[in-house]
Amino acid sequence: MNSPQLLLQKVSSPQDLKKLNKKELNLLAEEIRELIVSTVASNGGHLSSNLGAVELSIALHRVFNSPQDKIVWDVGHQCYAHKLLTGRLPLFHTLRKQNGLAGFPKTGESPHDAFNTGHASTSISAALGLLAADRLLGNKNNSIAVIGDGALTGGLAYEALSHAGHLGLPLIVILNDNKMSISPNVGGLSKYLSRLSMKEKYQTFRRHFDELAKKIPFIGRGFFNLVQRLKRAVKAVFYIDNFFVDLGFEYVGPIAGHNIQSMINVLEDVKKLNRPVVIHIITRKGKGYGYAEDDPGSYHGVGSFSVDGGLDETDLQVIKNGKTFTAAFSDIITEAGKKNNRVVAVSAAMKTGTGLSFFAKTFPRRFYDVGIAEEHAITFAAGLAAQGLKPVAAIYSTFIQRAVDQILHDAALQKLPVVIALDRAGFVGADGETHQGLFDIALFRSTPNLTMLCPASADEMKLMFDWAINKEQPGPVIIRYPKSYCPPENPAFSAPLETGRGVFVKKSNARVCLFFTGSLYTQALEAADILSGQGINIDLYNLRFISPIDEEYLTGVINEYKLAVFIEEGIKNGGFGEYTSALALKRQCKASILILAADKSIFEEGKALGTREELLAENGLDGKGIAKTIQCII
Ligand SMILES: Cc1ncc(C[n+]2csc(CCOP(=O)(O)OP(=O)(O)O)c2C)c(N)n1
Repeated sequence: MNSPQLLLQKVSSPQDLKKLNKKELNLLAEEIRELIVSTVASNGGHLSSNLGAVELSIALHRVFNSPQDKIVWDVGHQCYAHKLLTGRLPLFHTLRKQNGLAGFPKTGESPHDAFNTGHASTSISAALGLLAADRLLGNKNNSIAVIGDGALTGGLAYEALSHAGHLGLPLIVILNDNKMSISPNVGGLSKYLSRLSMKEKYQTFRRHFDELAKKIPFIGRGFFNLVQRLKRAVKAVFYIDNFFVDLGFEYVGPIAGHNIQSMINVLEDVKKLNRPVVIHIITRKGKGYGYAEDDPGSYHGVGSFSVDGGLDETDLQVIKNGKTFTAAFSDIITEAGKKNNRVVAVSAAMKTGTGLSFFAKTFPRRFYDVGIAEEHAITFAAGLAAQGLKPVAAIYSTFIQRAVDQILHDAALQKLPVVIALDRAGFVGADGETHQGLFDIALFRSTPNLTMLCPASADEMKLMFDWAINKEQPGPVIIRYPKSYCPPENPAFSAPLETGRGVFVKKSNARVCLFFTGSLYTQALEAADILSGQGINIDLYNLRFISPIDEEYLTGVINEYKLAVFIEEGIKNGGFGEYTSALALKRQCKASILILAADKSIFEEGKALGTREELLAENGLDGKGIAKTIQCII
């Protein structure tokens, strides 16, 4: 490992790739693979998906002329080889570090990144839009969408395929099929793709059979007929209608996705077609790094690890058994599942990430992985709830953005008791601005009939979860929690829930009170400690509810103070603090209101963001930052 990348150093743009011969292209793939493994081992990142797309990236840049030709990477978690081939080798060691190279495509980072991605299933729509614009503007550039079989389970991809077939523009869709989403892919489409790839086996079988038959010296008439009949029978089993063709695409494949030359040949041919085309390539997730090939799911997204030893047992243990909020949720839902056989869990292709693996193993019939389909997950859960079940959909905050209308239209307006366990709510390190969980409060606080809760600890999460499962008032409940470890418990977290009201964690006769949403408990406590060291006493109030709010009660609490400081791990615009300052104005509260929340500047794209802790500090939401602001204001 860690070879000097002799060939890669010669490739400072895709043009340089065109000078390399066949052997050199294969050596280049090896160099890229080694560098990806060693860099991800030190910086963390998406390993398996990137290793699967090395040869594809080389073939694409060899045949097409980026940036005139546009390549859109779906999700974008497989773009490392593309970054290395487009002049970013010198910065590659900064991958995913604060202000370093981003782990996803960024138009602000390079003209070769045609479109920003991060959430799944957008590539076909975006590439089609880029192509349609090119044609309207009189340009003849190519437009290519690279989409995985996992991302193809998302509904947006079908809307785009349908429209692309209708438009008939020469869009090139490369379907990178490795039979895996993060975990093994699910659903009818995945089965369909497997049947399609049987064609490859059929074609290989036929070639071999014909060659063998030719070698038999005296073929009798009867044997020949038998061969023909056999071929027809085999064809009937393996050759099937093609969904993509029916939509108006040419279909080419399946093609061996780690054979650079085969892909170059196909791409050269396809370039001449003046029609939409799907090229179906078969790849191996984690290709070339034994540990990742054997367990591509665990190596999908990783922290640092040893190249020679792989992720060690303790890394895997932390993922599976760590005392994070995700792990706490995993225990809570499994426990609830044991007590109540109406509890069912729904995941949108994130079983492991959301902590549902154990529930799925314990209650396989009561667990549904719907694929990368958050909209469907919510409406499906609403259907389950309408039949009297207790569905719990566990989804990351950033991905729930997909399902705003489903929450509003299908769950909330119909007052259906869907519970949404909203993981990664708040700052999310390393993956960048596309993965932040900062909008859910602003998006859902005003939704009618919806309850939104923020637990501060594992015990409080359990209290809220049990309350949500058993509550009598109709309507969905969102329980939002961060990507972090659970803090130590406080007796206040076990106090019974009262709708719309929070609970004091520290109460004295202070003039200042810090009102916090659950995920910021540790930071609130730290701020109080710092201030107390400076002789400033502050009270702490755990809001618990984001919605609904007992306005009378909250106004009363605010009025006990001279300064009410609201801190939330969410975007300031439209957040809880803004709501309370409007409330305080309406009710003529005497207290001054100060709001500390996430700043919009985090979404100035282009560079990798830091860890959750770094982002909290940058936004003045760590203990020190909160204390400093309060100190300045009083
Ligand atoms: C809307 C949305 N939901 C969930 C995710 C999380 N996610 C990232 S990659 C991935 C699997 C993608 O599988 P596939 O497209 O087959 O690519 P592969 O990793 O197998 O190369 C998922 C579920 C996401 N990025 N976007």
